[in-house]
Amino acid sequence: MKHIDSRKDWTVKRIGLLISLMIVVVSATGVVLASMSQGVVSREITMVARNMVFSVQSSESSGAANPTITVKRGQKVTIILRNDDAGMLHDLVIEGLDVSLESVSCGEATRLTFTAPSEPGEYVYLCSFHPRRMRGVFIVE
Ligand SMILES: [Cu+2]
Repeated sequence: MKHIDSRKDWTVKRIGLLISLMIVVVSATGVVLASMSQGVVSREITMVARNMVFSVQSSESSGAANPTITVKRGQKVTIILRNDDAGMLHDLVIEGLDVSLESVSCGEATRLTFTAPSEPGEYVYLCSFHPRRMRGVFIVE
C-alpha cells in the first residue's frame, strides 16, 4: 500500500510539472504571436531597377525580372529602390496602397517604410515612368 501511495504521489507531482511547463509554453507562444500581429517582424526588400525591369536582391527570387513580392498582412515593410540604369529615371508605386517611392536617377537609392494591409490582397507595383515594362504583383497573404 505504501509503495502504491508514493507512486501516486510522484505521478501527481509529475502532472503538476507538466501543466506548469505547458502554461509556460502557451504563454511564450502567445507573446510571440502578439508581437508578430503587431508587425514587429518586419521585412526589408531591396528592388533594383536595371535594363528597364525591377529585380529583387534575395536568395528566393534570384534576380528574376519583375518578381512577385509576397508579404504578410499587417507586416511592417521597408522597400529600398535602387536605380542602376544609366540615364533613366525610375520610381515605384504600389497601386491601391498608399505606397509611392520618389523617383531616383542612376546610382541613387530611396526607401519607404509602410505597414501592409490587415486583409489579404493582390496589388500591382510599377514604375510610373515605364508602367508597361516595369510592373509586377505585390501580394499580401
Ligand atoms: Cu522606370
